Amino acid sequence: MVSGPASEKFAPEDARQRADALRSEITEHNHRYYVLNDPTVSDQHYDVLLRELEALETEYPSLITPESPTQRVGAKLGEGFQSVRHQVPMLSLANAFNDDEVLAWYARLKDALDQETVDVIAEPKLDGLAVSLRYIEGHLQQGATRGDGTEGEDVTQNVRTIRSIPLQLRTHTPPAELEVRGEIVMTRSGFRRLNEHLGEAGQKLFVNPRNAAAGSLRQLDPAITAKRPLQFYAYGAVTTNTQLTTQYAVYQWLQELGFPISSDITVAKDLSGLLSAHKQFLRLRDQLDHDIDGVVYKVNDLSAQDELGFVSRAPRWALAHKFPAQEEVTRLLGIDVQVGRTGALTPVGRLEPVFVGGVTVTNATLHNADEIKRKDVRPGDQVVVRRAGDVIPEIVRSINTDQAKRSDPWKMPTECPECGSAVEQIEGQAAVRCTGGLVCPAQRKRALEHFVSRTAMNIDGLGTQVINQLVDEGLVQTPADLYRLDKETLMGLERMGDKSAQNLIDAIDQSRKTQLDRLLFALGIREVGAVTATALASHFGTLEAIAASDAQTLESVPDVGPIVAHHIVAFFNERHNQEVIEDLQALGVEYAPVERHESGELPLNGQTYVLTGRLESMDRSAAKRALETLGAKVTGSVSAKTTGLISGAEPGSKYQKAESLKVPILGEEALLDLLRTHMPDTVE
Ligand code: 5U1
Repeated sequence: MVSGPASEKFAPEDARQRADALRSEITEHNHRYYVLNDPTVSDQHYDVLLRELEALETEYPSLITPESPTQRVGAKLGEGFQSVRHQVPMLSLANAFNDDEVLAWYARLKDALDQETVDVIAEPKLDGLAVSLRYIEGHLQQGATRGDGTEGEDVTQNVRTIRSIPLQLRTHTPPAELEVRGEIVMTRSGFRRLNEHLGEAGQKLFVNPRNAAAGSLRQLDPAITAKRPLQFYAYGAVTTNTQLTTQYAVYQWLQELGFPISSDITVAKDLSGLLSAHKQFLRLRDQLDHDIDGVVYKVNDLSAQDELGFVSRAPRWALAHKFPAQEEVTRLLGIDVQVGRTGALTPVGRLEPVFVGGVTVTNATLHNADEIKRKDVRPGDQVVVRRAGDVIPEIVRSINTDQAKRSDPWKMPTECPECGSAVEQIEGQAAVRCTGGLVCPAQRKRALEHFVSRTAMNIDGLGTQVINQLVDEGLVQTPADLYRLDKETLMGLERMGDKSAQNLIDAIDQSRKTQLDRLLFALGIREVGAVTATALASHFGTLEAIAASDAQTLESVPDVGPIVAHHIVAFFNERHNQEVIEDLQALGVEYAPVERHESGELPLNGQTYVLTGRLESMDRSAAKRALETLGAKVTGSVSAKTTGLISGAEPGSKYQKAESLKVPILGEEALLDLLRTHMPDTVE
């Protein structure tokens, strides 16, 4: 580890060598972090290296190269962006909005190529903005927006700030010229954080991640772009490389050169393969951290692409199969107020039913009173409803035109609509909370819903209706009361027959044997989500150890900051919560302790897994958490260092990658064996 001012340590020639070594190392870590999604060093270690390089370059400015990782952020642009003429036009894509249109396109391909079947790539259609990156002798020379396809804007200074874009190609034999095309997107989580930030600063918010990505790339100050959570994914190249014969090979080559490409790209062999890829991406859509609005199909064989050519400005060999629209207009019938698990009051818009994003939507969140005021949304208005990545639809804006006919601005109630308790403002937040605590039946119901949910205790058959009845009839006060229920009591509930009651009793009984992270998450401690619960479980191993820890000890766990630590300590200090935990344990709720080696190491420490395809016995996030609880790392892409690829049904391109890198491929049974071995009693 190096510390201290660079000048004290290095003579000029040594400084040059050290700067070169640091640049290579930092560039490699960047690539692992931003492209492979598989970092091998901590953020702190990375910062130490970067600071050392900065210090050396400050001391010896002649050592600075344009590709240095310290040089991503350049000076402000004086005036607007220059126009750039694309050497090869940036094409657009023909669209298909249903399966029949895909069928017709595929039939045309077979006809034109005179083939029985045509291999076609299926990849996600990212909802961002298209850019072209020009590399001369391996160095990034220009970045340009698509513009009208013929002429775009020079955004070189801004694309340089995007860490997943290599400033220099990762090869010793770069092509003389290469133009890489792809999409710049903003992550959904980054978009939410950015809007929160802009909102706090009283600035205008972005409507969606695509607009935010476009707005961020068109900043005159690259330092602002550098702070925005932008990602680049390559989807094409203008190249004279004649060794490439398929689109798939182009992607592999681009990846070797240092560009991220979408994961889960597949090669379909026939029409049904294409349509099932579309279904799979539609299912995946909500789990991704960036918006996709369809699937792009491309003929895999490059000579067949040439043969097919273009019609107007779109290639005949490619097609965008769009997903159902995610924004629609409807009428806001009224605004109801829901009380959440922690008492937060959330205004929810009641809508005239509207089909959006593939489902009929009747309710949409309005977040809080400030948001309603800011958007000036009033009952009776025509509103734009968006159902994007998150499953909860939201009201984006009002498009009311006739001010005179509008209702009065909406106001948040001053009493809890469920229990009549006073409502208080949550410190430092826009939200307000019911002060009723567990006296408030709404809070009790939501806490129980959370407790039984799939990621928590996973009790099937305890839906909202049943919970509402159990609470309203005074049969259940705390989660522990669920374990006191008997079949006869359940059969007394509305629409609960003999069989359903028995199934529910069995499901409750089965949930008695659980995992520590599930139990911890189920308790509903504020700010402790599933990921934090997993981190706490694998760090401490027992509930008692977590309950006995002080804030400082808790903060040594990754993901736990002072606020989370404070909530955990406060939760376990509360007598009522201690009683519920004792009660649960007395009623037979137990978790299998995670095995540890004598050294304190977890059984899968040092191992890295990647998940692909659909698992039958659990969803991928549950598998990820279980592996992480056992100390393994779970990453998004396969590399030579991956311990194993866990592959469910309909795996994506990670499967071929694992095969080519000779990474062991494990089926679902092998995963279950692994979990049974190290977490007995938690897997059936
Ligand atoms: N994923 C992806 N998006 N997209 C957009 N691939 C892709 N290809 C495109 C466009 C405009 O064009 C090529 C087919 C030329």
